[in-house]
Amino acid sequence: MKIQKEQIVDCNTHYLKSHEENYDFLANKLNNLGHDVSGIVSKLADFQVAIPSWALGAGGTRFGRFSFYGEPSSLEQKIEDIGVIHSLTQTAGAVSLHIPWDIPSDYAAIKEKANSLDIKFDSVNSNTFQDQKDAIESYKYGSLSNVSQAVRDQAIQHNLDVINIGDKLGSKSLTVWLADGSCFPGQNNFQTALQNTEDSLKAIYKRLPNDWSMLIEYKPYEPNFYSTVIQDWGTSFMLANACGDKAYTLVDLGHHLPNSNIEQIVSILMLRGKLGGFHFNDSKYGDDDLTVGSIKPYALFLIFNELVYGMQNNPQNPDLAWMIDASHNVKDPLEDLIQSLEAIQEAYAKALLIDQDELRVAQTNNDVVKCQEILQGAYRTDVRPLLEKARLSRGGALNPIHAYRALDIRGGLIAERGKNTVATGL
Ligand code: PSV
Ligand code: MN
Repeated sequence: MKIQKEQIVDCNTHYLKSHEENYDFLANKLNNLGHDVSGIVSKLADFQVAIPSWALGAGGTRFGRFSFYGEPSSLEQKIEDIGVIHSLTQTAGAVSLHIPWDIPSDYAAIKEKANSLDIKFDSVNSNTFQDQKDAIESYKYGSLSNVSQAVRDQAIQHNLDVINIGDKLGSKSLTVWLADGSCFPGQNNFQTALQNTEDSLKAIYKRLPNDWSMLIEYKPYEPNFYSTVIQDWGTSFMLANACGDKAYTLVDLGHHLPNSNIEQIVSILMLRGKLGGFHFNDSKYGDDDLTVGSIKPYALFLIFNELVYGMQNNPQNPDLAWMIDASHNVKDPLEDLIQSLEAIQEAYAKALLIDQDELRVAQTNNDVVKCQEILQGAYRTDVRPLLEKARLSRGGALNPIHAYRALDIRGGLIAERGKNTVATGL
């Protein structure tokens, strides 16, 4: 299924007048306050977030999974679904593949399909948390950290295979997330597990193409419930430093213990030039993988404040690999992803409204009240007309959810694919 430009133009007619009125009012107000409104709009238009290839079907929990029907059953169809989201939002111009769930069978065809939909191949993700059919060794007791050299070698080789696949598609980074850890005290020797992981990561890093980077994700628990080898940003940072300049930490918003100050983590990593990637989602309790901004939008804004500050002041930090890492249990995955993209853009736009110079002066004067006024003044601004303008400037929909429903995309997908297809992923 491919949305035609004229269909979007049609959907936009209904909203055009009120958009123009709202935009003019807001732009006028912001210009008077000294903001470069068109500069902000073009930053929003340029900001692209990768959609993970595993997030286009129903997620589910260990208690069950409820299909949405019309799910993509091949990589080609997954890319088509991202094409739908991208044509409406103009913000999802990349896909992040999880291997082996999404090994292309025809590289030229997949590249051509992605290219025709203006979608790039972002970071490739390895998977050593599940045993694969016909695998000789098992990851039941860990992969890169395993006590057995044979298991570690198999996991290292898998990561090298993933690099090879990504290289053929134009990806420039490998994301490593390890489920490795232990469920019970005494099960693992912490030091041996960490040392093995470091040695294995170094073996992968040694074979990384020159223009690639390696992104090391951390997570405090799950699926292991007593210890995780790469449990926090400090461990990831330490491993990235041990590997070398092309290794970075990846922050996933759901991978923190409750109330962690994620914005401070982001800030410190950027200061050290070691923040390489970012996974967006939201959570109430653990790694809930909910729609971005659905639970803690103010925290997301504070994180974006640090990201914007880092992008403006930390040239030592590379461009980040942005990705949504959410799971869809009760919403149509495509609608859910559209909502996440909107929340990301909203937080980004609000962070761009923070007057960093004014904030610096208030901080220097220890004017705590003023500091809060500056942050919350930006946060309370309804920036949605700016988002609409950015989408419109690229041919996107003024109201993507409305357009998705008006065009009955899910109905079309069901008609095309049937009810019983199942997307690979978690
Ligand atoms: C693990 O919870 C994670 O955040 C990693 O990024 C995985 O690759 C992804 O979710 C999907 O399993
Ligand atoms: Mn993640």
